[in-house]
Amino acid sequence: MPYIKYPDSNSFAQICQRPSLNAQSLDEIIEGIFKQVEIKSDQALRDFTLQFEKREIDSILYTEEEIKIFADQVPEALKQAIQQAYSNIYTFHKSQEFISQKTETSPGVICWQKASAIEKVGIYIPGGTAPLFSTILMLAIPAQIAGCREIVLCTPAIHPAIFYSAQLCGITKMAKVGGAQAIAALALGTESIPKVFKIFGPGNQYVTAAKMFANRKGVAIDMPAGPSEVAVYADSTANPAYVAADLLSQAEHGVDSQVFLVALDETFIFNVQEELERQVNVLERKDLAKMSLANSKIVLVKDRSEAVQLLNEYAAEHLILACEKPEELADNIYNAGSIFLGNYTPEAAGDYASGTNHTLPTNGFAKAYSGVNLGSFQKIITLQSISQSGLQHLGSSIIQMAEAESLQAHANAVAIRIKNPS
Ligand code: HSO
Ligand code: ZN
Repeated sequence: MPYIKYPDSNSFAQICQRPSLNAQSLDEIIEGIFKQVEIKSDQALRDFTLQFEKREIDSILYTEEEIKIFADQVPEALKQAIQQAYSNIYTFHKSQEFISQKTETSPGVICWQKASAIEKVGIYIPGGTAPLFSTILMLAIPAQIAGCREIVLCTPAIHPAIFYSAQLCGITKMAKVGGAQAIAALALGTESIPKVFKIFGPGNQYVTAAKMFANRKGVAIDMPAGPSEVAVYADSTANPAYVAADLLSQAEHGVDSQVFLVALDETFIFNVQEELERQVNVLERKDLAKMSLANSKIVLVKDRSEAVQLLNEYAAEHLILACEKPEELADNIYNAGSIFLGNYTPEAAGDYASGTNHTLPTNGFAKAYSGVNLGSFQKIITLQSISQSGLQHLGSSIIQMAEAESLQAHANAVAIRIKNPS
């Protein structure tokens, strides 16, 4: 892993740059796929699935019976594990419920907000080497709590735990399609797949480009997606073997994952490097992990406050604080997707089962975006109610402002009520 020693703080922004993604424009391909799905509906999904994945599909949706048959194949111990994760994720997201509060902003003028579920949402789960059934929990549980009427899952993955998780989380429709064509189907609607208002979930560059394309057509998306990443801050109280294990847990996601270690002590860094070498070689996904480590960085800084400055600039998707008084340090972090405090809080806990959501902003987007939470599945609607005397009290200000904006009809809508109370 590239090692940077005592960098000048002027170079922090450059150190924090992620490996550049080949920003090849896929727009033409994506537009073509959307067009076909628009014209040929379900048949386009069959054709693309055969063309891109060499998979023949007849019906687009799984039947309840098919889902049950697959789900039943999950071993009991894994079912129990998924149930425990379900329960924690449910509890934490339920605690995020919006509390409506009426506020009298001035006498007789009452304003409040209410949360309202997005009626139809789509969840995409990629195929590939890791069947990310945990992502179904992370997306469908808050959708379920929010009260989304339709939760449509599209996935080319066929793993019993995918079906078990779908069953557990109240997925209303499960489609066998993947890739950009699945996103097009969710965005446009087909004979079998309902058009949704917001699309969630990870995917490859085609899926990401399709989500961005759908977004330009007016469908909301969870967030701009990039490769997954973790930053670890470690002081002398950290355990090098734990830190190496955390770095590898992120590195094994894919060749483009990035891990970022910020430490105060050079001997500690050497110990982590030794551990990395020892631990990586026994991983099944060692080739992926090694490639992503090569894109990663270790930075030696002079003190804790410099570390904070660097970590805020990096704005990690996941940030592990393996240090003394981690809560105090966390108070000073203002850019991160999710923070893991202390030596016994690995990122893997949040990835699966502690309760927090693992769909988080990557690539520095944590400077402006939050991770998925209950609110991601809701809209907030504002309400107001003004009494006659309330309008009398506020009216002249509204009239003044409307007239100053040269919007006379606005002023009249108030003046008519003040002059002619009914
Ligand atoms: N670390 C990934 C989530 C995940 N890990 C799913 C394991 N399964 C992105 O936050
Ligand atoms: Zn992970």
